[in-house]
Amino acid sequence: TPRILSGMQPTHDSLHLGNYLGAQVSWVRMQSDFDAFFCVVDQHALTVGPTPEELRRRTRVTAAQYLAGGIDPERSTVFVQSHVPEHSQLAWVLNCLTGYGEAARMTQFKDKAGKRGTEGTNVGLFTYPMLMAADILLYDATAVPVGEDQRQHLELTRDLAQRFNARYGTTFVIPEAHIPAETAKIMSLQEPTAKMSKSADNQAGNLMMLDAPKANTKKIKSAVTDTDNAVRYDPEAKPGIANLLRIHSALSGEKVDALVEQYAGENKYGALKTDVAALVAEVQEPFKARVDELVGDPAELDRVLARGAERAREVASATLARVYDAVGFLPAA
Ligand code: AQP
Repeated sequence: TPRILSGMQPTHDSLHLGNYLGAQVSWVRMQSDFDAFFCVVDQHALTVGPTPEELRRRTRVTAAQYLAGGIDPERSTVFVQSHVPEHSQLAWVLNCLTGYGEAARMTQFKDKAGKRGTEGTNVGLFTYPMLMAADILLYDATAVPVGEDQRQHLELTRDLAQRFNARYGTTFVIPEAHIPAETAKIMSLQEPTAKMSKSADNQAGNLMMLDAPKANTKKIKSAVTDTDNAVRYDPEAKPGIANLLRIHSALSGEKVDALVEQYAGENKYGALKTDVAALVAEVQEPFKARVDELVGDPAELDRVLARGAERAREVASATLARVYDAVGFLPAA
């Protein structure tokens, strides 16, 4: 069976609707056709400087959200990145294969370093894409289900895999990004030209999966739209309405065209928002209840993660052995 790998950073307690629709929904869909690996990438999250308590809590609650969102640990491997030391071991090798300028061109790094300044930016943030490449390449993943914002990092991963194979002989599978067209980019409700993002300054634009449904309803009611008054799908001219239509469509399963007909006529923005709020609440309530259950008694979760780490290490250690041999590291024994 072909493999997939994906992950999320435990940088916050709650996932947002963009993480859920952009990534998790396709994870759930793909787990029946692929040998799937889903990782909580805690080493990536260390780049934002959490306290130890925060990191521990967020790692568990993020894993809980994988399961609550429909990842079946009997079928898929769910694990924590730091439990599998091969990730950082391979990352070092990939660092040595990456050009400084090449890494400096990553737009996510430029955005973040732009906000924090060079002194406030740690080197972990700079080498992040090479660690992400290691996450993927260790598992011979053929596909990586992510949102649009990860496309450039995926391209780098492919480049590094090809470069390694050309220099040292075929070692890695070249992965493809799997980006679901409709939900590739869920936008902020307050700034619908920017993606919904955990680290956004304006949290009113984010729908958090673990917030009270009431709080999300309020945010949806205050979502920025436009003064045109007619529901049409025009992401350029009407980004706020387009975003609400895409969210509706992703959650209800109805086509955007059909929705535009359904909300034809004047003054239908309110009705659209009410329906989106109901759809969000509908997925959120059972999701949140299941997370509370899993986190309340973490024994089950910890068992899943221990089992996941064991299975992940089996695959990762075999790949790393191939890599170490290929580059010429002397065997220890
Ligand atoms: N707005 C989004 N629309 C669709 N997909 C999205 N993803 C993130 N935002 C959107 C996808 O979610 C997965 C997990 O992402 P991550 O944990 O690596 O975090 P991120 O991409 O850094 O997401 P955030 O929320 O924007 O976090 P910050 O603000 O901390 O950078 C990925 O598959 C991503 O594509």
